[in-house]
Amino acid sequence: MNQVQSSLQQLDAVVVGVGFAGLYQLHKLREQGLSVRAFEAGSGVGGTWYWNRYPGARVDSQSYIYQYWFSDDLLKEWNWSERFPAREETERYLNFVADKFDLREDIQFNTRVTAATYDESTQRWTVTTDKGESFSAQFLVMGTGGLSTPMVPPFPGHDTFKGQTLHTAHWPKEGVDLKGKRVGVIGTGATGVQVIQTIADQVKHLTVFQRTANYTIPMLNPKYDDAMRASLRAQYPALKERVQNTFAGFDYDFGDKNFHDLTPEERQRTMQTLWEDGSLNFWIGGFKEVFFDEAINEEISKFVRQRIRERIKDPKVADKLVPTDHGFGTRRVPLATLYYEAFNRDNVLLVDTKATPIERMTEKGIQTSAGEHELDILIFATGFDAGTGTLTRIDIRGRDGLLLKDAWADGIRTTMGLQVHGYPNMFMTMAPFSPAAAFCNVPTCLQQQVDWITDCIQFVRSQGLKSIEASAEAEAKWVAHHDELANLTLIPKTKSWYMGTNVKGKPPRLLAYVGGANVYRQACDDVKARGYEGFTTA
Ligand code: NA7
Repeated sequence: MNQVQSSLQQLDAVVVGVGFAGLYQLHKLREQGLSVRAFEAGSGVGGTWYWNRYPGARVDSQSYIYQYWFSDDLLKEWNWSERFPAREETERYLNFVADKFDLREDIQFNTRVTAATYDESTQRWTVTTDKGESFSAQFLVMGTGGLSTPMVPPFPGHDTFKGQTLHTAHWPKEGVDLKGKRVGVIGTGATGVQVIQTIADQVKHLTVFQRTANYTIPMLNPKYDDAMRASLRAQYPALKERVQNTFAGFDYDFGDKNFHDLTPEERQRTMQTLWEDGSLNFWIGGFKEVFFDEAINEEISKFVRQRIRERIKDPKVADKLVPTDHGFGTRRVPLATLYYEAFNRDNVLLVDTKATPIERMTEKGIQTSAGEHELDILIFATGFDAGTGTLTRIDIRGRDGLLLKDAWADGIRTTMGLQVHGYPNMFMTMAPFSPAAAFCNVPTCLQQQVDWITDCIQFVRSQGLKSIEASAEAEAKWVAHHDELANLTLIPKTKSWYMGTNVKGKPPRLLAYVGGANVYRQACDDVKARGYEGFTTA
């Protein structure tokens, strides 16, 4: 150990971020007897469910699979109140977990990790925070989330606006009084949909600035009573097993349904049944061809367009809200409750920013090519620099001082989304080229990744090794495999955060591995079973 490092506080591992992944990672590593410290920029646990405090924020996965499986006591003690819980309940759950397992004592809140540098001579990381502190750790786990760097479009005149601006991911803890206000929302992704349907009847006037219309599926969200909870609890062991063996980590899956094998009537009937489930089942439990076959995708898209159109009173508004420029499911499909009904209200105006682009922000609101919209509050539901955004904003330097941002400048590369060659002992969760990056019920994939990382760290320690690193060859192989699968799908044909096209200058690349969470898990397990094949140790 060099002099500088020996003067630092010594840890076995640092975990960055305490959302779903970070909390579990902290627990697992402590369980293995490691000294661990977790750093969190927020003042509380929860990650996504801590930051995104906007009205209407809610989970699109069923509560009974959007949870941890590692503790029977936890599964017994925690009672979900409904099928798709609101943000507040999910945040409460994560706080309950933090308390139950005494995790807070090893979490340093209100602290952002600004840099992490690998020292080849000691094979350790030096982790620096915005509080000016540095720590030395053998292992570094980035639980920084895939959707944690919010994006605000650089509209000219931003600073001239006299009203209040808010990004959904930086919503004030004390809340915002929208009553009697003229509110604008920019963005109609999963976030925009939830905000719009929630605030439409609270505000004086709502102007929705839509650039791309989205497909949505109606959410069926029954409340749970004790009998329902008991029935679900009895299924937990099977569900735990099930979610690990499906394409997207949900309890439903594509199965053997083959669109071509069905008559037109059978297709309609099957689609209707899936539709009535009121979940993402229609998308990732329906027909897998939706991702591969343009004609089938079009038929499914037509079904959804029709369902959307039926709910909108004004056919001219419907023309704008019904997506026609991309196929169903090639970008994230949000669940919605009263989204279209919001546009049937007299106090809600839809502005199509493709037809009349936003030119600038003014003192009073937003100027489009067709005129000015006066607003008291402007909400940016404009998304995130997904996958790479947060990791590249931290000064992460691996072997030879190579900045991760520079390592990815010629194209993202990861080994199964878990490591990057040149960054020994650094692990990532929800990073590019794993299903967790987008195509997964997030807790399923995060728990699988954390378990894998924990086993890997345990392997290194038990063998008396100092480091483990993905080899360049294994990485190139994984990247090629990822790209090959990505290009078989229709997803790269559609612009979205899945492809990184929402960020100016980001080369289009599908962020999530689309081989399936089940296939991915098997691939990770195989690597482990073969003594971490493709990884070099020292
Ligand atoms: P998304 O899905 O990236 O949506 C962002 C929205 O903001 C989308 O409708 C964008 O239109 C719109 N946007 C972004 N920039 C602009 C500008 N400059 N002008 C007009 N409209 C703009 O982010 P979300 O927060 O909704 O969801 C992210 C994920 O979080 C979600 O998928 C869930 O997995 C959880 P565009 O579509 O680019 O034309």
